[in-house]
Amino acid sequence: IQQLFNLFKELSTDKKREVGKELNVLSKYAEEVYRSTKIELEEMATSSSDLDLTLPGIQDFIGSEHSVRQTIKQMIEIFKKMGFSVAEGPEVEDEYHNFDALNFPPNHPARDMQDTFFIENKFDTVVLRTHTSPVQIRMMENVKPPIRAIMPGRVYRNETLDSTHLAEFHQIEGLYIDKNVTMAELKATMMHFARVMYGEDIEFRFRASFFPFTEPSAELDIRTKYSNKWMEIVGCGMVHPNVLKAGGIDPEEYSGYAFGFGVERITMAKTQLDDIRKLYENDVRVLSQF
Ligand code: FA5
Repeated sequence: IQQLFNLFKELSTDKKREVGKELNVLSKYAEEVYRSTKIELEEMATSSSDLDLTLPGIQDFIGSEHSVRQTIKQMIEIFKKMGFSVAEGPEVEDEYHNFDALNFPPNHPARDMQDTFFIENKFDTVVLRTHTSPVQIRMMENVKPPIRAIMPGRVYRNETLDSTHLAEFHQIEGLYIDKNVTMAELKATMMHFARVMYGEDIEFRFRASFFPFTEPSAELDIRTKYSNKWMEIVGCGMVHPNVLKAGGIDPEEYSGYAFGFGVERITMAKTQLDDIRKLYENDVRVLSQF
């Protein structure tokens, strides 16, 4: 159009009158088309009318708490409601707290290299704790009864791995010491825990067992509705008088019960996992389900 206007200047006055009108109409028309098209395009760019709500969204992948950590928190909540406080102890232990004070005879096979990871130390025998029970002793050394505490933590054993055994796993220890504590209270506590954790229809069975630090001793097996196999989840019993003495507590005056849960086993039953090793293979397809 600009070029047409340039040519227009060279026309004779007569011709200018004739062409001028047409040229103005064309120029106005072109301006109008330009303006309206511009508005239309701007509207299209900002309007949501072309938004396709059926397209898959952009999903952020947010990590989640590991299922073993979730179980520990859940167990702490259950025991807190029953009046237990929470305490912790060291993972590297001296032989005294891990074995001697817990009434293990000097030649007990559990001290053997088969089960225990020893740490090189010139002065003292130091081990990676094989269970959370040494925290019981540390608790008794520091707190006067009544004591009602749980002690979660990691433990280590030189174990052959299989579908229910790891070499590094978690336990939650429990200790209740007061006057006239009975085995019936221990049993009721274990049963209450299992019912809250897994529901009223959980099946359980107590089996007589042996631990140097409890007498009598028992183990609890559970069976969920998803499984036809029994699984041992906890060792427990009445605290042995020698253990009370080692903790500076008079067994004539006080009695108590203790228990030690395997957290990975509890998690297995909760998540219907058939192999304990899957918890630590770090396969996101497995872990993200819980
Ligand atoms: C003990 O460790 C005792 N200290 C428990 C105890 C505490 C008894 C207080 C009495 C009083 P045990 O070795 O059975 O006991 O282990 C306790 C629980 O840890 C088992 O019931 C099981 O659930 C779990 N557990 C044991 N070994 C392994 C393993 N290799 N891998 C995974 N979980 C295990």
